[in-house]
Parts: sequence; structure tokens; C-alpha cells
Amino acid sequence: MPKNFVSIFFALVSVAAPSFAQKPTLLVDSDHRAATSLNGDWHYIVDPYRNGWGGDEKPSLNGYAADKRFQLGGPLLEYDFSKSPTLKVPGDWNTQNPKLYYYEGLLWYEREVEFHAKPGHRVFLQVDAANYMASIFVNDQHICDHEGGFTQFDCDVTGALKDGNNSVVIAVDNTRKPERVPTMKTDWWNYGGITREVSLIEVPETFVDDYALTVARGNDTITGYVHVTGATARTTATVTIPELKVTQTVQTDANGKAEFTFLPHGLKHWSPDDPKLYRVEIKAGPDTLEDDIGFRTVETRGDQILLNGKPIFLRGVCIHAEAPYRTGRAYSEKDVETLLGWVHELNGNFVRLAHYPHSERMTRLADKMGILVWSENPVYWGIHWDNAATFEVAKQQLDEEIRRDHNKASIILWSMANETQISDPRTEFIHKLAEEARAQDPTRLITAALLPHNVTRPNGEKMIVLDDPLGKYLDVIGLNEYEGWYGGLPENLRTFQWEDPLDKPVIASEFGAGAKAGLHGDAKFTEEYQVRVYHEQLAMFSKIPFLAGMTPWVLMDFRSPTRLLPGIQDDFNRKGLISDQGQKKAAFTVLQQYYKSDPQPPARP
Ligand code: GCB
Repeated sequence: MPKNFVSIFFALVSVAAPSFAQKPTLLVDSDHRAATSLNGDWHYIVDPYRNGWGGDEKPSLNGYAADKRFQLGGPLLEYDFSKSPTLKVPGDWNTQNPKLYYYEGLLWYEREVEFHAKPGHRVFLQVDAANYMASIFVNDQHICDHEGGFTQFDCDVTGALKDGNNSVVIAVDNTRKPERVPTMKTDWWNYGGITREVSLIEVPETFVDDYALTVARGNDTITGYVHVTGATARTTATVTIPELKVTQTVQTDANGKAEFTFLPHGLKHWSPDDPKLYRVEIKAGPDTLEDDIGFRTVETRGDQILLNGKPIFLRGVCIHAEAPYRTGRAYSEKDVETLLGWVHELNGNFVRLAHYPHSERMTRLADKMGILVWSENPVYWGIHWDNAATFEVAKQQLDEEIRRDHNKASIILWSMANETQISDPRTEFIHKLAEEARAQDPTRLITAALLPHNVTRPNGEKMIVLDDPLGKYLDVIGLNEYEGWYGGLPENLRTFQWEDPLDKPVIASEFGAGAKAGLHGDAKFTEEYQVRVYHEQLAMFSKIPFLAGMTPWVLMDFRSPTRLLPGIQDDFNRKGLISDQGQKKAAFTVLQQYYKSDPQPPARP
């Protein structure tokens, strides 16, 4: 065979070769495991023409995953990571290099990792989030692919790692596509890159990959399970809560799962007033894990939400994962401390983490600080409701969100979607998601943020009727309403009436107005106008007996490509109570005073 033919044949085979990449898993509570951080500087190549995957028209010599080094006089090569610039991981690429501010597409990350695995251990490469598609390569082996920009995934790299120096390449692509979740249009910046931490997690061959502990409603019985991977049937697992003097020993079944139930004495329930966490130790075979877990119950009774059996009014606010002061995607401990610190300052007890799962740092801190959480799946606005693949991606992200956080006491609500137009396929899609969430976690409440249905009565009174057909599949109704901003005057709210035909608790999941910090007057975008909207909205909410809480839009200004007004918005949605530079607007104090007055819904007439 002529030499050329051989090389073309092999190049074609390698381009067409099926990918044997594995499906990632998700290790629960790996925060408490020994980990080698891969945070720091990674070399990168921006690849808008997707050259690094191998060319379509011309088989490429330049598959970037091979991570080769160029040498003058050596083999032909058209890339070299070691001579390329670096980006910080974690961190979006848009705010690290002005050339990447608007970049949406493929970008390759690379770094060398010196690693010596413990004998008899498995090693997972864990990515806390990469937006939106990520493909992992270790020493030129394609290990795994992951879809979805806000959830953790773990890929087994044991077989690919060498003792010593290793090449790790991660291709990240944040191209928006109609069939993706979220889809083409969102009111937030599509920050690309490895936006949360990356690490190598070492576990014994037999290890605990999941567990749950929950307290029953009405009594203090704790039930749960431990799941052990690599276990033969009848591996012994032990759950210990030293402070409660509890030790339970159970045996796994053929699937590696062991269930347990026990009744501790003197259990203190977790609540915003007393966010009590217990140290829990889980041992199975050679593996030991530790976690800090709070125990509380949540349920609804008619139009009330009950925490530990008692009605609670949720004094909340919406938060985007936008970093205070430096802008960009939030990831650090300081970012989440600042954001939740402001919630405490407002006298809030609740946050809506919009519009996608936030980092685990956030939910862990909420557990510690005693702030209740609404956690949200990124089903936002117009999704491809009829597309089975889109449903699968939405479901996969929901499963990952629940799996990572199902032991967080702070989370009381899983939200399926935000502001979706009524249609049968939409209702069916979200209904199926709600069923999935209930199957994964029967202990929490299911919600979604709905759009208002406004009805004007013959006497001119405006009614907001909560009759979206999706409502019957939810435990709690969220409602987004912007009277006084996108239309109408704030004073119109004085005659608004609300109707709750489903008799379920309602959370005012969004309301608000834009204001540029420091801009004064009486027009829209001034701090005074924002205050006027808050005064009217809060006065209206105080009259609704079935209101279980509220989360005004939004704690801090956040970057959005739809907010372009020069001099005022400059790429930021300005509905924050605080500017992106941490300046509090006048409406912050209005909400703070309201929350300090301990608002409660009025009794039903
Ligand atoms: C909404 C959306 C939110 C937007 C907000 C706004 O209803 O849920 O994502 O940012 O309105 O500012 O218009």
C-alpha cells in the first residue's frame, strides 16, 4: 500500500472511530474526601472552527487531546498548549480576557498533573461545573463527556492515569442550541468555561458513593440508606452520629444498598433560628466518610408551608451566581459568604437560587447559616417541549442537582422551571420532571415559577388568578409578577386581588424594578422609582392570606446580554437591591425594614 494511503486510511479511521467515553457519575459529599486540587492556571486554545477535534474536510494531524509539543524541525504540528496563554480555573473565560468577553464556542484547556495514586485505589476526575458541554481526556484517552453547565460530574480516570506526569485536556463548549437546557435565550450571561473547581478524588476500590439521612414527619425517626460501589453483597456499613450516641450497622444487598432506621433521643431539629448540624460518619469496608447534616421536616398544610410542623413565612430574595465586586460567575467561599451575608443583613431566612443549581459551597453555607433554599433546574422560558432528547437533558440535570444536595437541610424546594408559556407539551414535560424529582426525593416540596394570568373584573378590579394547569402537579406555586415595571403603574397594585383556586401555598417568586445605584429622581431606573415599586408590592403582599413567602428579583445586579442601555445598564440587569460593586440601593433598606417587622400573612377573612 502506498505510504500516503496508509496514513489517510488511519486518519479516516480515527476520525470515524466510535467514542468509548464513559458516562460520568456523581460522588456524593466528595468535599469531605482527600482530594488533589487541579485549580490554578490551565493553558488554553480558543477553537471556533473545532479544529482540535480533527478536521471534517481534511483529517487533522492536530487532535489537541494528544497534547503534543512543537519542535522546530520536528513533526508538523499546528498547536502547542505549553506555548499558549493560561486561564484560571475555576473561572469563566469571558471575564478573564477581553477578547473572550462575547465568546461562545469551543475552548480547550490543558494542564500537566503529577500524580501518584495509592495502590488499590480508584481515582475520579471531578468537575464541579463546566458550561455547557465538557469532554475529558487523560493522556489522550477520551474519558467522558458531560452536558449541562451547572452540575458536578465525576469521571473514573484510574485506568488512564500514569504514575508521574499526566496530560489532562478538557474541551468545553458553551454554544447555545435550541434543543439544549437552557436554550437560546436567557436573561443572564452565558459564562463559558470551567466555572467551578476541578480535582482528583481518590477512593478505595469499595467506596460509599451515595447516602441519605432524613427525619420523619411527626416523630424523630431517622431513615436512610448507604450505597456502596464495588461491594459484594453483604458488605457491612456503619452509620454513626457521635453526638446522639447512635451507631447503626447494616449489610448491603446485591445492589450495594443498605437501608436503616433508628430513633435517636434528644434530636434537635435544624431551623433558621438554630441551624444545628450533626457530624455523621459513614464506614463501609475500607471507606470512611464524614458529613455535617441537619434534620428538619418540611410539608404543606392547605396554603401554608410547615417547617418542623410549624407554619413559616419565607422572607427571601432571588440570587444569581454572579460574583460580587469582581463580576463573572461566582465560585469562591468569599463570593457565597458575601451573597448570603447580605441575605442575613436583610433579615431574610430564604433564598431562591435562580435559575440553575448554584455551587455546593452555596448550599453548604446555607446549611451552616440557617438560610432556607429554593434550588432550580435550568428549564427557563421556551424549551423544546416536544423533543425527547431535550427532556432527557433536563431530567439528567435535575437528577444531578438532587443527587449532589439531597442531604442539605437548607433545601426545601426543588423548582422545575421558570416562566413557561402554557401549552399541553409544556405541562406534560414539567409534570414528568416533577414526578422524577418526587421519585428521587420524596422529602422535599416541588415548585415552579409561573406567569400570572390577569383577569379584569367588570368593576375594573384586576385579578391575578393562579390557574396555570401546571399548578396541580406542584406542592407550592411560585408566581413572577412585574406590575409597575414592564407595564402599569406601581399604584395599580393597590386594587389587585389574588385568587388561589388550588388552595396551595404561594410564593411571590419575582417582582422588582431596575435602578442604577446612585441615580436619583422619580423616573424609571432611579433608586426612588425602585423604592416606589417595593412599597406598593409589599403593601399588596401583606393582604394575601395564602402567601407563604416572597423572593424579590434580585439581590445583586447581574450581567445579561439583553440589558444594553448605555450609561444605565451597560450589560447589567439593574434590578438588584445592591449593585454589582456592592453599593446598596435605597430599596435594600425598604425590604430590610419589612423583613425586620416579621411579616405574617393575614388571617383568611
Ligand atoms: C423574569 C425572569 C428573570 C429576569 C427578570 C427580569 O421574569 O425570570 O430571569 O431576569 O424577569 O429582570 O425581567
